[in-house]
Formats: sequence, structure tokens, C-alpha cells
Amino acid sequence: MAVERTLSIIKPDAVAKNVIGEINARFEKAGLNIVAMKMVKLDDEKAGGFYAEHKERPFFKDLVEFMTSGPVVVQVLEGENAVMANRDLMGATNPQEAAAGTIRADFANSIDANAVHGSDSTESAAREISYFFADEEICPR
Ligand code: IDP
Repeated sequence: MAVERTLSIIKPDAVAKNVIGEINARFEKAGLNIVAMKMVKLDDEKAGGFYAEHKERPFFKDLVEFMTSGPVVVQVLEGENAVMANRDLMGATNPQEAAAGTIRADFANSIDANAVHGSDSTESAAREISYFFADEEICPR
């Protein structure tokens, strides 16, 4: 398996619940290294640009409103098969459908406020990582 990088965002609901550390512990226990991390308050332009693929969806406005409602933690995770490993840790988009023991099953409130984002492919990961981080902000082990 290849070593990959993926973009993770701990969303405003999870930051407000004070579970940044618990979520990071899950990444670390699964063998994913946090190689970049910052806390930021997104504005409409930055959040809307990040979710541009959903621009025409009915939930887009609420999504941007939610993502700008408080600080988020943006991070790059690195490890074997990191994209899918993180998706497995996260669980399904809708927490009611998320498998027991996943981050969304344990910490998410709803499909809107669902605790975490994770890239869905290596292509998305490359785009999303460069959307938030300059190369020199990433610190491989
Ligand atoms: P993902 O975050 O599991 O990759 P996507 O389909 O890429 O899911 O959707 C991005 C985000 O948009 C979701 O995490 C969720 O916050 C929001 N979202 C997706 N579908 C819906 C919906 O049907 N209603 C409300 N929000 C949604």
C-alpha cells in the first residue's frame, strides 16, 4: 500500500464540543501522522470555494453558514492508504448511518453538523491540501 496524504477538517461542531484531542487520538492510534495543522475561522469565500462542487445543491448555503459558524481545525494526515483509512475512521456522511465507533457516530449531531471532513480520493486530497497549506507548512516525519 502507498503512503498517501489526505485533508482533514475538524468542523465547528466538534471544535465547540472540545473533542479535537479525542479525534486526533483516533488518527494517531490508526497510524496516521498529523503532518500539518492549523485552527482557522473560515469566511464565506474560503468555505464556499472549498465546497464549490456542491454549489448547486440545496444544502450549499446552510453548509457554508455552518462551516463559517466557528473555528475549524484543518490538517494534513499522512500514512498508508490515508484517504480511505480516514474515511473509515470518519464513518458515513449522515451520522445516523455511520458505523458504531466511527467519529461521526460518536461525535456528530446531524448530516449538516457532522464533525469532520476527509478527502474522498487522492486527487481531491491534493487539491484540498493545496487549498489550505503551502508546501513549507507540511512537515513529513
Ligand atoms: P462527505 O463530507 O462525507 O465527503 P459530501 O457528500 O462531500 O460528504 O458532502 C459534503 C458535506 O455537505 C457533508 O459533510 C455535509 O456536511 C453536507 N451535506 C451533504 N449532504 C447533505 C444533505 O443532504 N443535507 C445537508 N448537508 C449535507
